[in-house]
Amino acid sequence: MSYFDNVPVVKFEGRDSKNPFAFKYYDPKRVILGKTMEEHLPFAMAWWHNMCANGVDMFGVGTADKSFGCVPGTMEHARAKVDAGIEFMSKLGIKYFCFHDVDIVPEDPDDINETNRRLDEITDYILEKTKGTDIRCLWTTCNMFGNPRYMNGAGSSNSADVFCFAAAQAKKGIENAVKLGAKAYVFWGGREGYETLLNTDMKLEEENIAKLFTLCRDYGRKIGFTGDFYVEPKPKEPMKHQYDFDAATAIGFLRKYGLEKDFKMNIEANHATLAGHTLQHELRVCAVNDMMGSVDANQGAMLLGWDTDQFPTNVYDTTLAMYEILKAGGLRGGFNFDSKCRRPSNTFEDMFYSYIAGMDTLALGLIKAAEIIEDGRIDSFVKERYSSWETGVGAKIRSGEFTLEDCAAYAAELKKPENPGSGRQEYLENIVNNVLFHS
Ligand code: XUL
Ligand code: CO
Repeated sequence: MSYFDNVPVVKFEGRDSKNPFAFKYYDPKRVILGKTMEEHLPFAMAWWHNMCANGVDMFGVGTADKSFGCVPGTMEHARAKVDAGIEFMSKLGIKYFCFHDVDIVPEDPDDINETNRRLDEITDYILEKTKGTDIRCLWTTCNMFGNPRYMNGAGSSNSADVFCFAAAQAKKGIENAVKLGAKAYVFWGGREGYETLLNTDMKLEEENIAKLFTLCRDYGRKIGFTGDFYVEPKPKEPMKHQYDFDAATAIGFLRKYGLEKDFKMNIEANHATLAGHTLQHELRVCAVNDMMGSVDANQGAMLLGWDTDQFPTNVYDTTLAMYEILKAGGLRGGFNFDSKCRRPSNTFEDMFYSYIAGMDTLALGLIKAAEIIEDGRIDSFVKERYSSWETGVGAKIRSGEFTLEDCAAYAAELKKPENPGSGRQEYLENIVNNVLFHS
């Protein structure tokens, strides 16, 4: 059974191609800075958006048919989604997928044992269907925000019983990561936050989230999970405030509880912008803290204050993101398209156009970021800008040789420092444009 007969296998045809089912920039075998594009860009399909989401929103029902010829909510449907997902990834040359537990099977609302049995059945089926292919799981996660039991949070719930259900789901999620050979297990704290502090014990909630992470880390290592645990920061939505506000907050939290060795960040572009940051900023924070894990690739609508999960098409943003990633030596994980087609883009063809757009935009970002690095003007400007720290007083302060009194005595002798020099922002921004639009 095939589902996408009217879409050919998508290949690289170059920038002059007008074929909508061809890559214009993503050329998997092209070598950039010593690695192929497919090595730089381990793309992943997000099961929830691509195989499940049908365009339903707060104002209307779905517009896309994701039944794949089956009755939704059945195991037959779950299997059809595996078949369709693998066909989709194969046609695009996508090697990885990511899922929440309840994306791949319908949850039994009354018995977690039955849900787990279904997970065993479908993960067996995924293994069977991917055998002999190079398609693998990038990361697993659990939906610990949709079911009404999580209305007050999962790890942060006021209810110890609910905490145990979150723990049970995460345990299965980690077991599935091991079973499928995934690189990571993700925690996105969907409802780990608060609506009002008037009813919230923040200290207890944060300690309990750390407890859940610690229990999962210890169990994962015990059963032979060698991958990373990721935290995916997001400042708000669905909660008014979420504890994993941004990368800096999440990293500080992990360090407080001694989890920083086993955990890394999964940075989502639209979550960065919701936190009032750029994706580039979040990636830089990860890079300087040795926390660069994976990316949830998407973009937001800058005039809206919520998570629109659009496919990334802004080359300026992907260029600066890839610049950070290249300079940090690459991602440990990959680029998961946590992106969905717009509600009116409701056909199977749109799913392909969207992925082609996202993959080409990241590929262009990679090409241009490498050009910025090879051009060298920006890097050499930054090096020169901080050169006072390399020798003399700067070097002595950095090495610990200079006390506060030494600094003060030096200043007293100098009487007045020289002008620290222009930041040259516009000059640098023009270099980026020069590289981007070099004809
Ligand atoms: C929600 C979000 C999630 C996580 C996985 O904004 O990004 O889909 O990526 O739970
Ligand atoms: Co995400």
